[in-house]
Amino acid sequence: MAYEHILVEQNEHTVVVTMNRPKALNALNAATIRDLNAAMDAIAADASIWAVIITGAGEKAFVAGADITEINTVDSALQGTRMSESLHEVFFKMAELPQVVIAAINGYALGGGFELALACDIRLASENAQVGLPEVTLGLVPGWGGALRLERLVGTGMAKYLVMSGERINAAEALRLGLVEKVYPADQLLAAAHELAQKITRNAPLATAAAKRLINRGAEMSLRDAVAYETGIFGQLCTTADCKEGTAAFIEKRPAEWQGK
Ligand code: CO8
Repeated sequence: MAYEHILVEQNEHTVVVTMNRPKALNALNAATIRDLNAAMDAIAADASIWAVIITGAGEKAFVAGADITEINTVDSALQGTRMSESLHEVFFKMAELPQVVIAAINGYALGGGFELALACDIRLASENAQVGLPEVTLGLVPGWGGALRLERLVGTGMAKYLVMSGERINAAEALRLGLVEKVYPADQLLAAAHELAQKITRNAPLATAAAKRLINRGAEMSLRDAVAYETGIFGQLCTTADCKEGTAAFIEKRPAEWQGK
């Protein structure tokens, strides 16, 4: 499939989606969002893809936000609402994918760009990365779930601090706050993302997909409801061929061979 503003490259079982509007620091305009939406549909339908990495073209930015020139042309609340909805749909698709989605934040991840990273399962960053939600400096609030996902990640106080100040923070501080999981020198970031993708996809595929679902859905439930959900998933996994294989492989001291069944 041909895309206008993203590059999609598959290497064995990992797909790298590169946000590719470097002249605008990969800012998300409507056409880019359409591309990303179509790419997620294609990934969801392709069993040969086991992991997804999202990164930005060029050395400066992951994604510098929503395209501010497009926001400036919005002239009705309905149009603004539709813009906001457009990426929510894509983010929920990413959450429903059985594959892990890793953000490789290779520079600025601001506003909608940080919201994209927050909608990924795991965030890795380069040492020169800077993240933040500067929407209030433009007369807006984060419109793609950023404040809400941030609150779930770092708590109410820090979410309010970051969203209401619009402060940009560097990779070391982002790591300290738990906004990114690991930081690497810029030239090692993509290799590290591939390595993590391989580490995850060496595990039983039904189990890793179930773990993602459990954590995503569980985060929206009370602990009591979440553990009830967990016991159901755990019980189902106990009956899979992969569980029989994984436990037998441990007992027989050999590597497991997964069937995804
Ligand atoms: N939108 C459009 N163009 C952009 C954006 C953007 N978000 N960011 C950068 N660009 C363009 C610049 O205008 C510039 O274009 P040109 O060369 O034609 O002048 C080019 O990219 C390079 O940028 P700079 O010259 O500004 O590069 P600097 O290195 O000086 O600065 C920064 C880099 C600090 C990243 C700076 O570009 C910047 O502050 N960008 C904007 C960051 C921002 O405020 N992002 C939040 C946007 S709002 C948002 O994301 C809302 C999300 C929710 C939306 C929900 C519904 C729409």
